[in-house]
Amino acid sequence: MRIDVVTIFPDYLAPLDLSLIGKARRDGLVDLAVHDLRDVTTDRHRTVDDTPAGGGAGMVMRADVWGEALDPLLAVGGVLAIPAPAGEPLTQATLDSLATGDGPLVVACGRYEGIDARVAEHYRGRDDVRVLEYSLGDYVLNGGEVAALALVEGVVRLLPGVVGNPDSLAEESHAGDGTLEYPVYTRPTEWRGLEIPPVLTSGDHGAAAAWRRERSLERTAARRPDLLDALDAGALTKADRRTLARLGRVVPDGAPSPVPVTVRDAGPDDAEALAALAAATFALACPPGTAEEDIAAFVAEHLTAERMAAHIASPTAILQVAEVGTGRAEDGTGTGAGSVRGAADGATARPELAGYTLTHLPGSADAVPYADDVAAVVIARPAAELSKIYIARAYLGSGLGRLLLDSAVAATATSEVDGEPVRALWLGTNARNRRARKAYERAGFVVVGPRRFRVGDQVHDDVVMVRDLT
Ligand code: JEB
Repeated sequence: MRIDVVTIFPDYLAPLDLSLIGKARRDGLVDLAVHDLRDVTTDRHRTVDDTPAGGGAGMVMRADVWGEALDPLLAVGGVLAIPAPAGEPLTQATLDSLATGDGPLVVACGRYEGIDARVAEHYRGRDDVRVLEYSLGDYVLNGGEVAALALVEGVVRLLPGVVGNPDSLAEESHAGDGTLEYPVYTRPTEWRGLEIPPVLTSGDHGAAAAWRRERSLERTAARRPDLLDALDAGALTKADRRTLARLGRVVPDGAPSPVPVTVRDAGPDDAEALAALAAATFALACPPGTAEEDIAAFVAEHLTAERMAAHIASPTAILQVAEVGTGRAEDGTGTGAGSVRGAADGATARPELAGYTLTHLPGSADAVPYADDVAAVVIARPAAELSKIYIARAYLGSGLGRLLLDSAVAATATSEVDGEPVRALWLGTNARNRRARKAYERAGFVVVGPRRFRVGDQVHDDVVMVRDLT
């Protein structure tokens, strides 16, 4: 591959003689030349700049000088890459395309206030030249040389034979699936009191891979949440989805990518939407074979906006909702939850309630759970009841259930009754619903006993599960 760099500071590009790139040049894998822009000038002062048209600070590099320098280098066509603070962000995808393209890569390093805009415009008009105005990031440098070094290094290491082990190319951040790389460690196993995470030295390669994947997703959520928006939902495993839910993202059924979700306490404005959600999802929670009219009657009586409003207003109820589409609080690119309600611009997508939990606190610290069979096995006081966990159909299996469950546990654990911290959270769940039981177990609930009760002529065979909050 042929690469030409044009600059008024050729010495700035000296590092291209070093290390991997220097070796690639000596091995003939890349034919790289650095040119002094001033060599094409003809005046006594070797002038390359002039004052900006229309006024303003600083100087601008002359188009005619750049034309003289670039024409011979692009005589056979190629790519003209121009570093610029206003360029498009340089990505691995761009580097990949440059490394596989043919024709020379010519990098034009500006200084001062940049290069007369007609240079890019002129070469864009040629059908044998691709012009790439790129930026390294949202900060200001003094010229294009550092960006040229970055581009050349990023491209050359992709050329066949330059990087010894091609596996190391595939494993990196930005090369793989769009997540950031996990943290890496090597000996000594203990350094200044810091240990290598034991899972990495355990010899369990499956566990190590799972740990790394979790760290990748965590880092991406913390540092580059924008990358999560572009993740391919189809490539996410169940474990990935669980991790993402903990990080405030869920993948709705059929969605291309994860979407942000926030769990918050319900307010009076949520009553209507909650009743609608409860009605829509109630049937999913019924044992198979439950009669339609029984479901309809239950919905009409219990799952009304009035009932929801009463729960929301009740000091002994904790009603939490999962809201999807409200943007992320942490990265500032979304619409913060606070700005959604009553947003004046009207352009904000309406948030959607994707699920809720309803927890009942006891009326007093020593209150006994209302059912004898529960009271017999739930010993701790005060004990709260996780009464409802509803997930909209599109979010079943999305990881939202765990997020809501953890959130209900956390809210209950920080609640007090008669000045005493709540010590247990209990729930009843169908004994034959193994999936639900497993999900509760993963959230720290343990089965403490059976529970049988009749509703009409239906016998409910439940188990009581408890989450210790102490
Ligand atoms: C690239 C450059 C200058 C306004 C202010 C300063 C040529 N990420 C990046 N930041 N800055 C640059 C860059 C890239 N790529 C960059 C080329 C030039 C800065 N300057 C200085 C120009 N306009 C001149």
